[in-house]
Formats: sequence, C-alpha cells, structure tokens
Amino acid sequence: MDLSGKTYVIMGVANKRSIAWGAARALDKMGAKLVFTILGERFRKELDKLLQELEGDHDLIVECDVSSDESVENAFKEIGEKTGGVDGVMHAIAFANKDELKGGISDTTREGFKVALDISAYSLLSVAKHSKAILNEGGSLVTMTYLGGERAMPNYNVMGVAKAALDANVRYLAYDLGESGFRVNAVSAGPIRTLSSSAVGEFKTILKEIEQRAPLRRNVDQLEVGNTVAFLLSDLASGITGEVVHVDSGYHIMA
Ligand code: KAL
Repeated sequence: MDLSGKTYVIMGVANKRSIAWGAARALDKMGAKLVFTILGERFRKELDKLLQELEGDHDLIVECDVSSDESVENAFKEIGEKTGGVDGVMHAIAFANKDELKGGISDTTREGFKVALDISAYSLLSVAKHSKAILNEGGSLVTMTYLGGERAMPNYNVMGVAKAALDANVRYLAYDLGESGFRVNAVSAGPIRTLSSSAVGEFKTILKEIEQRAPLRRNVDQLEVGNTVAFLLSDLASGITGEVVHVDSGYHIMA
C-alpha cells in the first residue's frame, strides 16, 4: 500500500514494544509522514532513538497529556500549524491504577474508576474534538481496544468497563463525525507483550491460551496490528466507520 503524501498523528509510543510503534513502522514503510505525541519530555529521548530505525524523516514530536483538554487543544493546534493538516490520528493510550487490575471489580475505587475512564475512554472524545479542525478531507481516527470490553475477564476489571465505553465512543463519534466525511474505527488486538502488559502476572498463561484455542493457534504481533491500523487510516477503508476490527488470530469467535 502506498501512503506517500499522507500525514498521520500517532499517540502512545512509550517504547519499541508499543503497539503504536508497530503502527509507526507499518505507516513509515508505506511512505506516510508521521507526527508523534508523547506524554512528557521523559519519552522524547526514547522516541528520538527509535525514529532512527524508520526510513522517512519524521521530526515533529509534540507533548500531549490527554488528562488535560488544554494540552490536547494545544497539541493539535501546533500540529495543524506545522503540517497544514493531517489525514488521520492513531490513539493508543490507556491507563488504570495497578491496584485495580487484580482482585475483584467490586473493590474499584471511585477515583480509580474516574482515572481509567478518563484516560482510556474520554480521551478519544477530546482527541476527536481537537483534531477534527485539522483533519484533511476523508480523514479518520483509529483507537486500540480489547476483548475485555466485550467479555468479563479475570483482572482486567475497570479497564474492561473503560474499553466498553471506548467502543461506544467509536460508534457515537462515527455518527457525529460521519457528517463531515470523517471515519472512526477501533482495532481490538490480541494480547501482546508491551509496557502495558508487563505488569500482568498471568500474562504468559493468557498468551498460551491463545496458542491453544485461537483459530490461527498463535499470537499476533505489533506489526500485524499496525498493518490493520494503516489499512483503516487509508483510503482503502473509505467505506468503513464505527467498526471494531479484531486482530487476534480469530480468538474472539471462540466459545
Ligand atoms: C486480561 C488482561 C490482563 C489483565 C490486566 C491488565 C491490563 C491493563 C491495561 C492497562 C492499560 C495497563 C496499565 O494501565 C498499567 C499501569 O497501571 C502501570 N503502567 C504504567 O504506569 C506505565 C509505565 C504507563 C506508561 O502506562 C501504561 N498504560 O503503559 C489484558 C491483557 C491480556 C491485554 C492488555 C494488556 C490489554 C490492554 O488494555 O492493554
């Protein structure tokens, strides 16, 4: 696929294992120009180092803390001024307090619920609001979700509730922005070892279950997810919006 002439914003690269980095590698290979947002300056050094692995010259890195509307607004204003408009945004951001990712969901605190839903679900609305002003014709948004938003899973807890809200945000945003010709979709990835999953004790068991029970009998990697993100951001997906595409070796179809 040729994406030369297209510009995409990637939010959520923390390190080389990030799913957002898988999308960056895929989009770069297809010739797209990339802009990155980082949570804070401490992530800049890591990203600068990673960027040397890409073929294209992607020098715009903007700070963006999605817990602040002002930060999101300023980030997209700066990106708009420096690029003259972008063709899409990948949102790959989620957070829940560690304490709430084990034990029962009935122990979730009011504050922990707020934080998880704010960073993992509300943030997409804020990104939509402030990015639509700089989206080129036919532009689109893609976010990352997980099966734990559709089914109850041990330990995922409040993140499952946040992903359910995120999935609903995708549908409502698709309707809202569809009037302007913009599309909004999600990719539901199978389990992949990342910074996010590194804190999960049972992760090995989860990966093994996929190897045994998923139709493809193997796990997926960041590049496979990234290729699907690239497809959804591209004009090849011009008729797809409000959709959740599972890139999970087919695991979600199993009873
Ligand atoms: C069923 C699965 C395993 C259960 C567990 C939890 C997964 C939680 C995802 C959530 C986004 C992780 C965190 O928020 C971790 C956070 O408490 C600590 N990490 C950090 O502070 C780092 C340094 C920063 C940058 O934050 C993040 N978010 O990295 C789910 C598995 C099988 C699939 C996964 C991992 C799904 C998912 O949503 O990521």
